[in-house]
Amino acid sequence: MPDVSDVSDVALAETEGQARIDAADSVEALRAVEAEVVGRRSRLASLQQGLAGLPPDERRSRGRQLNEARARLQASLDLRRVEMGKSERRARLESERLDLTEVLPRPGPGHLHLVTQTQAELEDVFVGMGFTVAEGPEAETDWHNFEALNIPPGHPARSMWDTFYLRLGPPGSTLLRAHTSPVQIRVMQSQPPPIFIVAPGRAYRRDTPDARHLPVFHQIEGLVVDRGVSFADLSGTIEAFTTAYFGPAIHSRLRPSYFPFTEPSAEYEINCTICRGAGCRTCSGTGWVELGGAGMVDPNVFAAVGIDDEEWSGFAFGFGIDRCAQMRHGIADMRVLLDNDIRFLSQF
Ligand code: FA5
Repeated sequence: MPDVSDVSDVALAETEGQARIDAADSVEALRAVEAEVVGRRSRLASLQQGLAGLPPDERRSRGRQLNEARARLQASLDLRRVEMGKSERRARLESERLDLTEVLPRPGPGHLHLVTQTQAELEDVFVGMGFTVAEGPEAETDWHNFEALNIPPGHPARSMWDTFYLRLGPPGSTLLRAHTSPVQIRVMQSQPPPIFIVAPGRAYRRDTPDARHLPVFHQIEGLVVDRGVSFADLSGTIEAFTTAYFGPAIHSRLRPSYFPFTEPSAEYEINCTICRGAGCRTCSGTGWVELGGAGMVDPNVFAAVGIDDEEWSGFAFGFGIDRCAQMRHGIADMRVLLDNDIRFLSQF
């Protein structure tokens, strides 16, 4: 049992206690110091227990000394706790501070998607040749998309353009257009010849995506109706377009084909720009890529819109805009056009 009659014991316990309080470097550490300095197992507590054996007068005076020493240490602990709490809070706030005025490096302004750029360029080429730009709806009637184009119900050619039907009107009457050719019909219904239009826009088909196909893609339709229009005008127009858009190094060819709304009909192909004609996955090993279809407007189409085919003749074509972009920029797989990958898009 320590000798509480010795004042220096109390003073020593207080001095030591104060030193430990001063040395504590966190609120957490201070809590441990508090238990050691003024707690039940502290040196002051054991001195307190020693008071019992003292004569009453001395017990009172020593007791007062102990109480005063404990009160000073407790006050010192409380003060340190408040100060430390403040500085710890300040440090936490500083570490969590958000500088809302900070200017982060920005990736720069965006730009139009490659397909949109290509559409604008194709429009420019044809406007430069004297065409105007027309538009039509993407949700089309069966009549505009098929029947007026000489594809009656049950016609086998319908399977070439298998598409998505909408729950709108009588069943099978409304669909997402499978090509831009219905715009030909709308234009011929709305204005008399001569007609020189191109109609770019989206088309939809139940095509499985692959290197050359997307289920949602873009076409640019062309229609010329005038007196004395011939197949030579069609092939001259396609030739002029190929040189203007792809440059003189790319060769094109027309191959006989079949479309119910043109007669005769042709397929328009250019050298594959991925393999330069050698044959690759993109062109299915042929060295040529089909960009579109074309032909002379079929008399049945003129009849559907009330144009006299004795007086007027015309040609039409429909090219894939995504395919044009693909061939112009050497894109091996068309699916990247839908990926929205900034590393691809930022190259154009
Ligand atoms: C047609 O769509 C005809 N309407 C074109 C036409 C117009 C012929 C006027 C005669 C007169 P076709 O199904 O072949 O034809 O498509 C034309 C072009 O659209 C293709 O050569 C190709 O470039 C593009 N195309 C067709 N399907 C897809 C697809 N799923 N994904 C991307 N491009 C496609």
